[in-house]
Amino acid sequence: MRTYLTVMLALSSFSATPVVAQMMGGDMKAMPGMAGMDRPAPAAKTGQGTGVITAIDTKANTLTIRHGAIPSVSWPAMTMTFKASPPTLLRGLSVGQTIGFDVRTHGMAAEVTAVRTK
Ligand SMILES: [Cu+2]
Repeated sequence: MRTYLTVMLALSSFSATPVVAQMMGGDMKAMPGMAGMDRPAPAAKTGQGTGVITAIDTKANTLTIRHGAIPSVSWPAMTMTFKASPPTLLRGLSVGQTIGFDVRTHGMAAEVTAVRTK
């Protein structure tokens, strides 16, 4: 893998630097199956949850939610940190607030894709 990346970087440094930057910052696990690159990973699941915001990190673009069970993604109630996608979802939210939210999971990663305030 290291050799492959090195060769790729060498070949790309002349004309395709933005592409390399995008790939290096992206999800490497998505590389083996390049089909459907504009879609979430094939194993992605979505669900809706309700919870209380316990932390917000506007630099990391994450929020932590103490949420109830979300059966559609097989989650029990727990407190966990999500990536906000897009980061603008964090605008106007505050710790202690009760929210409804949409979640998308792929593998171990999970992101909140919509927030509804109450
Ligand atoms: Cu959770």
